Amino acid sequence: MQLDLLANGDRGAGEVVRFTLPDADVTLWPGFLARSEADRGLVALQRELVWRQDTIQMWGRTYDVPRLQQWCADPGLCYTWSGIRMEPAPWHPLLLALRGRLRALLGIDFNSALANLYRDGRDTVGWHADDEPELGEAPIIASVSLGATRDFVLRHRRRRELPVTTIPLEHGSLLVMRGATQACWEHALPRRLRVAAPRVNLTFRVARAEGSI
Ligand SMILES: O=C(O)CCC(=O)C(=O)O
Ligand SMILES: [Mn+2]
Repeated sequence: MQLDLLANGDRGAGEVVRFTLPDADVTLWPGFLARSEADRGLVALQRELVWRQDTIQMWGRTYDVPRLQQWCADPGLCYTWSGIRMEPAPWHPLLLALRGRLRALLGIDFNSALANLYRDGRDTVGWHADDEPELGEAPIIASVSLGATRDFVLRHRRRRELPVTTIPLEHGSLLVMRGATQACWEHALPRRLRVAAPRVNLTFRVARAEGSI
């Protein structure tokens, strides 16, 4: 994994780490949120989002998705994932505030966010790309992490000789993926059995209404 530190110094809000991966554009702001903001956000979102336990069907059996989820979005923007269709929940005030911060930082007006609650290190998300048609070509995904540090792993879809890249996503960090990242790479959040604490992840997206795909 090669890192190109654009700004050095203490873990300030301005520190940016750009990952030099072929066919990808991945940037990390480790201190996007101040510690106190991240602490408050973790508690509030765990308590106040209406977390869904979704299920998936595989080989004729029903399994719980290994995490809790919620889809917050502007009215009318649904999200379909592995056959699960999510109607939008209203924006939580904290998600709205983050949406404003992201607009100021990145110049993008995100209209939706998928929230994941990993109750402990047994909860995971498997290999996938955020390449649903409603996200359009070359989507930009802004991922805010709160709570336990978990490893986020990336692998190239075709060039399997390239090593898997591991990015530990810390409390209060922001990871932004854009350009060809979703077309050329997959990502996952593997099990980490020694992690006992919960983690909330918010992936902000720009989704198009179903009729406009
Ligand atoms: O929890 C994470 O960091 C990743 C979540 C993710 O990939 C997703 O929700 O699509
Ligand atoms: Mn994803």
